[in-house]
Amino acid sequence: MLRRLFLFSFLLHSTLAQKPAVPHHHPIAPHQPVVPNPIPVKKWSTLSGNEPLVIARGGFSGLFPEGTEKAIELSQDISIFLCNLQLTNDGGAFCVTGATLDNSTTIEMFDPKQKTYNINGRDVQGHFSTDYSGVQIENDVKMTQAIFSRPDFFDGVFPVANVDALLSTKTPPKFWLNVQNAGFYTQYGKKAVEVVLEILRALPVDFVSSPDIGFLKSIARQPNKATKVVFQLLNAMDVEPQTKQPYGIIIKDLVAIKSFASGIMVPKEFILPVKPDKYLGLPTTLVADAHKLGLEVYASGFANDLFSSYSYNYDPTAEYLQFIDSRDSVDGVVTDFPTTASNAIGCFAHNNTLPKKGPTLIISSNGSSGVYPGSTDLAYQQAITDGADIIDCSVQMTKDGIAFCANTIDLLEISTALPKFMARSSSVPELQPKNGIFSFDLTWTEIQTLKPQMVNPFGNEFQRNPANKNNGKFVTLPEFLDLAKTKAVFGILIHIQNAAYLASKKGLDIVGAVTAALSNATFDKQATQQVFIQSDDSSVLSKFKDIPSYKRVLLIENIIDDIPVQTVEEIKKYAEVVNIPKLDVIKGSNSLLIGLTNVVKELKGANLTVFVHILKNEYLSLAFDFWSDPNVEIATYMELVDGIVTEFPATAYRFMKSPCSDPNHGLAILPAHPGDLLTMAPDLLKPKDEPPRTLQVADVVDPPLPPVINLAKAEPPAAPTPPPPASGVRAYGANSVISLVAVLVVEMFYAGH
Ligand SMILES: *[C@@H]1O[C@H](CO)[C@@H](O)[C@H](O)[C@H]1NC(C)=O
Ligand SMILES: *[C@@H]1O[C@H](CO)[C@@H](O)[C@H](O)[C@H]1NC(C)=O
Ligand SMILES: *[C@@H]1O[C@H](CO)[C@@H](O)[C@H](O)[C@H]1NC(C)=O
Ligand SMILES: *[C@@H]1O[C@H](CO)[C@@H](O)[C@H](O)[C@H]1NC(C)=O
Ligand SMILES: CC(=O)N[C@H]1CO[C@H](CO)[C@@H](O)[C@@H]1O
Repeated sequence: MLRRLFLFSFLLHSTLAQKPAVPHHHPIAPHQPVVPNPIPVKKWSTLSGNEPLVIARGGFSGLFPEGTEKAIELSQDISIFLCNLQLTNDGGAFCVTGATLDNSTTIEMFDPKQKTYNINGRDVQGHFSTDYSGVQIENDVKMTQAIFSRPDFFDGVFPVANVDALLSTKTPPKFWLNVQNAGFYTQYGKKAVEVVLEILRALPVDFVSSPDIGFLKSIARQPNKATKVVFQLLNAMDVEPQTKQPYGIIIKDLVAIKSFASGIMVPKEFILPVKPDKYLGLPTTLVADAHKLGLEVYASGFANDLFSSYSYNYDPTAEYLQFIDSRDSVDGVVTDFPTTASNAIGCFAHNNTLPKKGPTLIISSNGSSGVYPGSTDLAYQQAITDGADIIDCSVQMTKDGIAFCANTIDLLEISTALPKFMARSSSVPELQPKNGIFSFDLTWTEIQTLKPQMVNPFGNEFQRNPANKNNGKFVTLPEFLDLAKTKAVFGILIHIQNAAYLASKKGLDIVGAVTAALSNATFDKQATQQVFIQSDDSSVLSKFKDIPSYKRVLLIENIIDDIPVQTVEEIKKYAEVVNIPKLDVIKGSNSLLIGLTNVVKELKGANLTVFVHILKNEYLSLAFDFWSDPNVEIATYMELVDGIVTEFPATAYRFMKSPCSDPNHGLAILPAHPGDLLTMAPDLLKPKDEPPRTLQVADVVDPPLPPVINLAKAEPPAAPTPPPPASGVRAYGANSVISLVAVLVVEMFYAGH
């Protein structure tokens, strides 16, 4: 039933609509007249001088189960399909990664009995393809996702990819046959060499590879010039079946490898080692050495949702660029996410000197808080280097009235305050439900003794730049303004929270402090650098209405689908800009995008500028529709809103500099189509019809700011009058954004990859 849906074309976004990046799709006929080429030919340091190839393990296996129709369809134009071969007892050839069928098929449901075989000296338990016939695999077994962080709702739907069927279609994919465990098949089932030679004779196979030297030598003796023979090296400690040597030793003799192979496929760490602290070490000379001998090098093990090194700041494109945009480029990358790899090659490599395109503003979130502890000198300098248009300061007040920048009023999570100032910890239910060490209980001198601390929103399993977790220092608001002036950033965003509480309970005038600091730094008398004043409190914004050059930003945290016109009219009294959460722009559920809300249309219809917050690199923050690729999320929001608030400005800046950020460019990274993936998901994941959540006028309007009390006079506290209720702008909280991924995070901990 579900399969019928797959007949309709879907997921037309992103690279599907692009020109293929695989160079040999455009053969140059020698007799054609030479026409001047307007696009300068890029120089690649691959062995051939052509673009590196993208090799997709099982197609787009990051999204759809390996080898399935959709996985192939989404990757066919931009990559070579890599089939990890398994053979049946009657010589049937299927694509399933691993020694058994267990990790990524439903075999257990078809046959509950497991067996144990010795594979290359190791006993392996499970279900082996050699115990079944091709017809059984074809009819009774379906594919599943082997990796738990990937969508499981396609599990048990698609059949196992059959090599003959795949290559006999009218438009077969470019094909790479990787023969795993050749010795095992020969021992227990079918002679792998014979089956493979038969396939090579009958079908168009571009590459054949194997980790077994004996097997490769038998293949290489056969004269088939069309197929390249590649030696796959496994992990350094694994033992090669013929020589009984570990691959880490074999790799040292490239001359010997050259005698039976035209290329090598190696774990990417053979080229860029990752140190025990998970930062990158120095690159090896493997690529250069191999190229000198005429050997091609293919790097394997790439996946957007597989952590490899802190050096990449959770940006998968940054990793590919290390392998292709360097002095010695690999000749291809083997990946589960071919679109990200293809875009790295076609859109980002050799392209980092182009200017930023498009009017969308990049606004930092507590500086580059994905890279350095938030709101520190280092986070701000990084944001400027990373290409942020607007740097932001969330202003907090010290006990002695100094305005400084910090993510939150509570210093507990964002600094090392806990051991030192435990005694100052207190409960302030007006500010937050849990205890905190609040900035207004410490003097500036005391705060300067603290080290800032990196916040890891996805837990300790997904640490950000841990080598810098306590580096940098907090800055005062005047110091922040001074940095913005010196570095001539396009603009600044000053975020003001808790003004009413600070005035009425702590005698601290945060609005006054901001006004004075801006004025003292002459931001009120200039038009060159744009000043944004942001608050969730309409009364705070009203205080800045007399300085016309300041743009006022209403921060909305509610998750809503709709803003009635009365609310929009009310907002226009206080603000020129509205900053809304991602889910207010595109509704989401179960890590799937449902569709656009009306919110952006309603706000823009009233000439309000719209910002969206907060974009992050980690794939856990991305809906499946973005393909675990932050570029696709940026492409999607960039088209809809005027500014994006991000903890990783470098990723957004690189995107906006790329020619592919222009949707009309031949090669474009196009926005996701919310709802496309959902149409394929089973009904239980489909959202129920619920009444739209709307933002009411009362959610926006706040009571006037109370006067700043004078604590020094030490008046006996008046009979406690409950403070007037504030607008519900923060009422629902941002928790629902996290809940979208919380399930995933938990699953990830157990996925063990
Ligand atoms: C199944 O997957 C796990 C985790 O990725 C891996 O360690 C194991 O070797 C795989 N098993 C087989 C038989 O391929
Ligand atoms: C700074 O960090 C805090 C806490 O994570 C967050 O609530 C706030 O939105 C961030 N500021 C900006 C401008 O993104
Ligand atoms: C005002 O600005 C000057 C330099 O521009 C600076 O030295 C001084 O500390 C500032 N004062 C305040 C109150 O911000
Ligand atoms: C929006 O601005 C345009 C041009 O400045 C103006 O013509 C239009 O009337 C405005 N629309 C609204 C709803 O304010
Ligand atoms: C300056 C530069 O190298 N630009 C390149 C950016 O990428 C595009 C598309 O791949 C090339 O055509 C440009 O030459």
